Amino acid sequence: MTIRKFKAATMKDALLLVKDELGPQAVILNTRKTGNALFGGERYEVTAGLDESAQKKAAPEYAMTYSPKKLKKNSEGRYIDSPVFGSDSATAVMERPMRESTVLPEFNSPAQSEFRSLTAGIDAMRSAVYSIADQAAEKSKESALPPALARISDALEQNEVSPAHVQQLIEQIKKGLPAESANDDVALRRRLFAAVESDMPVSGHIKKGLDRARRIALVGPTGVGKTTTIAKLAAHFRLRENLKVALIAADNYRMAAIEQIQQFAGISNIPLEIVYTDDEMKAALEKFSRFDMVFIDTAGRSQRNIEHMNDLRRTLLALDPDEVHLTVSVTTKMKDLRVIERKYSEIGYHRLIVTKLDETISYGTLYNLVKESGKAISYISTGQSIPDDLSLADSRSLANLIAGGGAA
Ligand SMILES: Nc1nc2c(ncn2[C@@H]2O[C@H](COP(=O)(O)OP(=O)(O)O)[C@@H](O)[C@H]2O)c(=O)[nH]1
Ligand SMILES: [Mg+2]
Repeated sequence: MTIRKFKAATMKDALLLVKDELGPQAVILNTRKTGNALFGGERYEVTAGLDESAQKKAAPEYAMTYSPKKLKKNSEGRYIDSPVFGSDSATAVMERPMRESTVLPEFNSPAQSEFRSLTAGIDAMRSAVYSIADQAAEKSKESALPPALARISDALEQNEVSPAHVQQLIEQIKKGLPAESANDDVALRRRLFAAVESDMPVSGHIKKGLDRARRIALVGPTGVGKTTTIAKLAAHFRLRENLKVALIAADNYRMAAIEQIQQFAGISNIPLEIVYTDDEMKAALEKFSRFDMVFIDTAGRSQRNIEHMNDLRRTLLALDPDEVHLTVSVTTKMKDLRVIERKYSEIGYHRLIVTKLDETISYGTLYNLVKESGKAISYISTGQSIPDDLSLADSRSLANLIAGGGAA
């Protein structure tokens, strides 16, 4: 890693120097004000690094796979720990700020390797249980479903709903089904649609804060569309709902990422603070405390890197967010999504934002993710246009993607 210091009269000029010398992949390690307003003026110092070997680093030695914890159902055939929020209870959950206790303590280095091998062991075990559940589902499927149900089952699997979930849905549809409807495609589709719809909780729009600016953080892996989604949300609430909206960009940003959000803030005339330390975060929050909402863009974090996750944990502790939205792309493999979901649920998040729906033709992943995480979806992103390609999630449209137009 090459580490260098850059000084200039303004923060912007110092950042430009970083970009010129180290390029867009540079990581900002520290910033500070130096000099004195009376003697020669204030100066800004930016410490930046460039990790030339980052691309070549081997993947961690441990394989992390994860299986859902929610295969248990109650006597009515519903998942026990997968709450379905009605709009009222969703609001209640939305209004509850995230407590510190939902942010778990850090895993410090002496325990890290032990923790890692323990996690790997548990993950491998869960993965085995999950694939056994899928295999069992496959097997029992062979025990001859009526043709109409078999068609539904095939369609769901084509849409990449996990076999175990497909089986649960089929059982749910069959329950109490009048004998004469067993091969009635329309009736079965309608039942399927209703079952999927009630399995897809949504949270409704973000609401403005009452006694202080509502703090909304987006977290998630790199490249899923966090910054783009924040821009869409900020633009929506600022321009369409005329609310007072501000942006905070947190953590060690790559130059390219700083420029991206700075450009957006400039064009849309939405105030932005770039923060590197807890104190800067506090100052920015104070500055924006009388706004309606403040969106916090966090650096993309690899869920496989414990240090990255601990950085994020620290950022969230300093931030004390009201809501954390885990942002994931629907194009990510289900296996990886399970790992991502679990890693972020260790830190604590409230909502799911799912992006890149325009880049896939199968949406079963949405169902699997919601069912297994028990979290409600807040927004859906369907492209790169700001702010148009963002929709408020609604259960009916989601069910439509997953189960097709059965609601006719
Ligand atoms: N096709 C498509 N591209 C998207 C979507 N959301 C974001 N992107 C693009 O994905 C890339 C990464 O987005 P960015 O917001 O920088 O991701 P971040 O690293 O999570 O902040 C950019 O090129 C975005 O324009 C989406 O819903 N669909
Ligand atoms: Mg970003």
